Amino acid sequence: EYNITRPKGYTVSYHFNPDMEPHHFGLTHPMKPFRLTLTKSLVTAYGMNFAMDNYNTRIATYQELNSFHTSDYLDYLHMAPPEEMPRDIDNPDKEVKFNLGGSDCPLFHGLYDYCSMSAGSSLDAARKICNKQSDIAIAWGGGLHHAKKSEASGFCYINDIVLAILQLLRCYPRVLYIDIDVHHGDGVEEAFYSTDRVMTCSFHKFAPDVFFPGTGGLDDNGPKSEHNPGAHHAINVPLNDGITDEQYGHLFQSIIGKINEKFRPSVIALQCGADSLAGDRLGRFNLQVQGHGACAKFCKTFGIPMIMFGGGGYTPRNVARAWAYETSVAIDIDEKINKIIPDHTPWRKHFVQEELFPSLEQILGDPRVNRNSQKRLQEIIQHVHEQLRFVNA
Ligand code: ZL4
Ligand code: CA
Ligand code: ZN
Repeated sequence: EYNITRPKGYTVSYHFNPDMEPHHFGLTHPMKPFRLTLTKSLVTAYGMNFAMDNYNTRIATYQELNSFHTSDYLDYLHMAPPEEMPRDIDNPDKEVKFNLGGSDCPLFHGLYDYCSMSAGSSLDAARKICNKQSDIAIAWGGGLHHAKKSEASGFCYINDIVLAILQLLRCYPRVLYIDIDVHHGDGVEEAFYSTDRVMTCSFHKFAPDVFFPGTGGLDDNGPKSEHNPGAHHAINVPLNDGITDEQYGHLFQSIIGKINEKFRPSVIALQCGADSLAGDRLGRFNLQVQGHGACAKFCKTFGIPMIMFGGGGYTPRNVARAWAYETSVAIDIDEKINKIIPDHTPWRKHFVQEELFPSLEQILGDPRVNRNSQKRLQEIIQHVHEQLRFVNA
């Protein structure tokens, strides 16, 4: 037992609902809700809970979900019988309503509750940012970026990110949405396509017809009409297999740095999908925990409020490692260590980030072949910088 003096200055909050874990999409489905419990355990095992506010979150109400999703979709989501579960596998010809009940978005027991819990965590996080009770709010149970207003897509049923951003827009003029999941953040991009109050920027593997969802090309930058305020406010960074920490870090800093300069966001919503890590069951990149976490570190340097969402991540032990590391980035263990742990404690040195999170190169398995040339990455940066010439906040 040591004395914990919480540092003044800024507050980190962790929003978690333990009742998400018992839900499952099916034995062999890649999405494993227990990764959230695994993450929370790692976070508390390191004592990080002492350096932040911890909330067990409530479920989102129907009305809250209805601020983006349509009633006919929500009603079906609420009523759809789980018995009809693997419908399209057994009866590939049978109609699938709202894209519900296929193998990507199965109807499982407690689905509606599970969705309301995920959205509830993200909404609670957004509200803490709105009332200035938190500077960085963490909601690993959210980040479900593919859901559309009346359609499920890619393991996502309710778009908690859109709901949270709508909440932020009540209190802040401009929201920057950044998405480092290996998949394109299509649902969030689409929801805010026609507004200049939200800029979306997704980094993803791009290979139409081969890799889900197939959207998010370099030239997809918002409505093409100059009279539409959303023009130039969708930024896409299409990538190939095997990108490394070094390349990703360079891209991220030059693109997000420029966006920060031109768009001058008042708040950041960062989707931290962990399927961009090396060794992910569905992903294709070679990011290490350090390279993934460096994105959160860089965003933090802007000194504006931030929500960090979860998202994809299909090798659960690596998801927990990455999100625990990013939690430590949010609370800034290195800076606060003197205040959290007195220097005479024998295990103090283990609470330094480098000690807590050794490089995982060996753990994450053989790297994938890197198919991103320096030349192509420079072209991408060039294109994005040209888009941003049209943006002046
Ligand atoms: C699975 O093993 O590319 C679902 C999905 C279920 C269990 C047994 C059923 C076997 C991989 C994926 C049949 C599976 C057929 N089970 C899946 C076009 C597709 C049609 C569905 O990280 N088949 C669809 C969605 C992507 C497609 C990725 C990422 C979410 C996020 C945020 C969503 N859908 C082809 C695939 C399995 C499964 C194994 C799977 N599905 C891999 N990629 C997809 O961005 C949370
Ligand atoms: Ca992405
Ligand atoms: Zn993903």
